[in-house]
Amino acid sequence: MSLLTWVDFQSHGDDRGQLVALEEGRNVPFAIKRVYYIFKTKPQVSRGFHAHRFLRQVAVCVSGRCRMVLDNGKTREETWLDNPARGLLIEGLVWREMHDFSDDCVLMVLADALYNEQDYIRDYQQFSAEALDA
Ligand code: T46
Repeated sequence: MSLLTWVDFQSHGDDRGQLVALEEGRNVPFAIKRVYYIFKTKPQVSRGFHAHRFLRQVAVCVSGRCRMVLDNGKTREETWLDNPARGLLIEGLVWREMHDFSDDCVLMVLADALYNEQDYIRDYQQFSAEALDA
């Protein structure tokens, strides 16, 4: 089964341009507790390199693009995030990395919990061991 689960958003286009609405329980499959966004990423910089134990997130590139790598300890898959009308659902024990940010990239992430450093696994060996046990 693929690690890549997409959530498609309706884009309300008219002669002025496009508008996407994100609504919890409608097109976002959880209660939204936190929104953060990553922007002005410096050239050659990659981010992430961690997993979460419980967090559910939807990542949407609202401008530009970046490459997302997901790894569940057995399979590694990657995709470009480059569509403001499409989110990537990231849940379960999954290692994530973000690479190749365009200059104009704004990566917005909706999360189902407040920021909690205790939920992070930032060591790949530890992640791998927990993923094998899961
Ligand atoms: C994820 C990927 C996609 C906060 O204070 N509050 C927050 O909500 C977040 C997300 C971060 N921070 C602080 C913690 C660090 O001092 O901001 C700093 C940078 O965070 P981090 O190094 O974790 O950023 P990324 O880009 O490596 O990872 C982030 C999220 O942390 C993570 O949950 O899934 O984006």
